[in-house]
Amino acid sequence: MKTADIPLKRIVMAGLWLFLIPMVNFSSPVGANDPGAYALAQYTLTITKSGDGSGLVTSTDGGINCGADCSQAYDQGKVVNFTITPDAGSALAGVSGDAECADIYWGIQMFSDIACNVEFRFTTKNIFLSSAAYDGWIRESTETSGVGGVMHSTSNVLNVGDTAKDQQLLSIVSFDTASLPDNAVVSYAEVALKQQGQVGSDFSNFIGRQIDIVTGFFGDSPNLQLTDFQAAASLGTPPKELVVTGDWWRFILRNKFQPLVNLSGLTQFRVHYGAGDNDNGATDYYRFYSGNFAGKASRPRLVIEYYVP
Ligand SMILES: [Ca+2]
Ligand SMILES: [Ca+2]
Ligand SMILES: [Ca+2]
Repeated sequence: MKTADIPLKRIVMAGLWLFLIPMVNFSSPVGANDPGAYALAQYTLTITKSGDGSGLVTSTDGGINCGADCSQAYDQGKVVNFTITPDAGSALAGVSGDAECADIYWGIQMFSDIACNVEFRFTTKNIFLSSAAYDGWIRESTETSGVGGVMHSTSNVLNVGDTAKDQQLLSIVSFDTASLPDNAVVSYAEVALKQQGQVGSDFSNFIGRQIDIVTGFFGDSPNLQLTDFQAAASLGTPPKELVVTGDWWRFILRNKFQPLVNLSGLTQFRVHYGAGDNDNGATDYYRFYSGNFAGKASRPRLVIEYYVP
């Protein structure tokens, strides 16, 4: 197109020449036989499911609800986010398929057709009770020592909190998880303690209830030892959720914990507050039933769900 074809208006402002070019309509009408002329390419995302378990795979945009609706076409470049929800008694065992499927947990971006398989497995549930011989509570030697000073391994209760001298009180629970299959994949783990009572009432400055796991046992013996107070854990104060259900404190152990459950021996936990004491010069602690308590239904328990690959 020659310049002369377009009539130009010229405005001269302070020596500057501005040419106003009439609007040219580039978006000519789209014919009925040309509906996709300006649409992005589309690609299909397909989900399949496998395994003896069951569950739901949904995209947050609603395009996939699998369920029954397991594929959807998306514009090129679209990021598709998913929620994967195993049914009760099932676990998510893995995702396979195209390389992009590894992104299913944080969003798959569409630059080609993509097919992913989500495997669900039925799980077996086991409940272990804390071993009376190995559980108990330990009192810190002094307010700031960070080491055990006194311990009780045969008490009916486990203490968690502090003393009037601001010494920390913490407890060890011990589970014999050797009966789990050697190739079990733990998909859910929960440690639950039943509250027996409490002393004091100020639990405001303890910085949260925490739990440490050790594959095997704390210290150099499965027995309760003063050094178990400070002995190394396999994973310390890790991500977890505490759910209080009636008198029960239930520590729901997240994914990083689950491979640390011992498939061939003891699994021990240390229950404590995030802060060594709440520094109020008063006794504040919760009592929980121990493995020594006569009523099994009130003893500390470890709930495990697992599948065998
Ligand atoms: Ca004990
Ligand atoms: Ca020990
Ligand atoms: Ca206190």
